[in-house]
Amino acid sequence: MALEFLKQEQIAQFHRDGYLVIPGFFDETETDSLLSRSKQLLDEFDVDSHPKTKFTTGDDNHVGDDYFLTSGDKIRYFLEEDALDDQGKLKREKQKSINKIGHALHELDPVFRKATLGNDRLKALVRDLKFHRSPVALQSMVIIKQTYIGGEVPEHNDSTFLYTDPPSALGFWIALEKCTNQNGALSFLPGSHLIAPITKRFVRVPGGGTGFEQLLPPEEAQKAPEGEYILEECNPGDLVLIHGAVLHKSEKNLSPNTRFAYTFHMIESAPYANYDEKNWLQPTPAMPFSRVLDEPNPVVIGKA
Ligand SMILES: O=C(O)CCC(=O)C(=O)O
Repeated sequence: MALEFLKQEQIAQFHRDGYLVIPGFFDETETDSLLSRSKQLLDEFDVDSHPKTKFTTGDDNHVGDDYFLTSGDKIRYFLEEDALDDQGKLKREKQKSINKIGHALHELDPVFRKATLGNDRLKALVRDLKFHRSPVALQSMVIIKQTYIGGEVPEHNDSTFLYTDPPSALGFWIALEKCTNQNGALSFLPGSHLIAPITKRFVRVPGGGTGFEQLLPPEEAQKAPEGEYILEECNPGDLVLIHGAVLHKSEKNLSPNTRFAYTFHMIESAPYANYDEKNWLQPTPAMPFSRVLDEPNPVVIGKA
């Protein structure tokens, strides 16, 4: 079948490196509307009713409280780790304190929904990539690395957080502002999706909260794959496709420039892959995971 959006070389590059940068996937108008909507959402944030949840992806720091665990079908706000003082009060204005807004922007917010589920260019890309037979979308977030305190995201792969059997997570990450080595651009270990196993998964713990369940014995899990991280600086509107098994990370933002990005994920749905009931984010009867394509994608090739 003829390709609609991607070039064959881009597909090959994605499978070789485990990620692919697509410059200018969103044009200036689309990117501006996503950025403005993100800023409006920050203005709408009600500090007083917020349980002051912090969210980090470090192993010891996962805040498994209810506010986080029930955010899969809502639009909620998560603070930068360094936003609060010892008394739990915001140290700076609210718009400069939020690290993340999630996790159902693609369902509930018209601007993000249009960019995600209502985006014909995205559907063409998904048909070209043929990564999933019947993809569904989940876990959308605006990630803001705030000036000077923007939190780091330690090395991880996305299948740890969205576990399916077989693994099928695919991340879509869109720069809404210029991302540089100063303000926390993403970096990747190219090819790590082919050699680094999924060593653990992030699960709901019986009795409440979350934790990591080890999938491999510690001696195997600790083997760091060799190679050098590549920093991918991006311009506003650039899309990065992220294979669920590729290792990636981003550093703290200590600069005077914010780094807004919009990200969401796709997984393969049943009967092709089973979504694990221990995953932190669970579909609800009122909001099952939405299909991305109007028709199931008939052929899947080259899944690593
Ligand atoms: O935006 C970031 O800095 C990290 C994003 C990321 O690692 C992810 O979406 O998996």
